[in-house]
Amino acid sequence: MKRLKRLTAAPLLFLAACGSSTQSGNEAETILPAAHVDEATAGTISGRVLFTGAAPAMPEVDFSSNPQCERQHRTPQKAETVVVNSNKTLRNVFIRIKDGLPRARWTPPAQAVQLDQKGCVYEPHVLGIMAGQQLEILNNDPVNHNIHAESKVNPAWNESQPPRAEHKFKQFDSPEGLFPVTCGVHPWMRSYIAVSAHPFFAVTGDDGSFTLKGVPPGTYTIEAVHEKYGSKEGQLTLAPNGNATLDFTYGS
Ligand SMILES: [Cu+2]
Repeated sequence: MKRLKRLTAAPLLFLAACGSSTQSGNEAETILPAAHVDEATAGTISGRVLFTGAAPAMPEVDFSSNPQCERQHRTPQKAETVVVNSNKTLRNVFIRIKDGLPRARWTPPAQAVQLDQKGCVYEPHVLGIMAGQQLEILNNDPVNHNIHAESKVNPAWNESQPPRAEHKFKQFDSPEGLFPVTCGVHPWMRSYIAVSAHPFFAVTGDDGSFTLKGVPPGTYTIEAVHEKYGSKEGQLTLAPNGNATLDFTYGS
């Protein structure tokens, strides 16, 4: 089954606020029952994020203000604002279940999500994390970075991390849509984080696909969010033990 609903791309400002309509952290802690997924009936939602038309040309990143950053790149590094894969799919799209899950308190995994700084570039460019899950920040560069989480729902923070410093651990307690993470030292550095109330989210990689596993049967609204092209939604119904697919299409 494949259904697709196209919506107008939302302006970037909207991205910072999306997700605020989901359950708040406080509500999750005090009222909602613990989530339980019956593995016997859980299914899988998967799909691809397609890109039509010509991929926009991305500017080369200018590392020249810092030779220690520049010398780590033997080949030109393009900005990652829009990355169209060779199979005409779009990378770095955050996918999540927006509506349809039972109202419940989902426990974040014990394992941290990593955000690396390598060659004065954030890696990955877009990441999803659960509310309350640990974000582990690494600095693999010989230079000082100043990580600025420009969150709006969660308290923003701005902290430096010297070369070879210990890993930094952070967490975001409330669900929040895609927000930028910048560096106060290197203006070209930019990544995005989305904080989810539940574990059903993904970020498209070099094949443009996504898979959400262990999803309880139900009718869902699935949201795709891209830093430049904004938000799109689609609906699907997942049967018990089922596999449901949904593709999104962006274009220049
Ligand atoms: Cu930096």
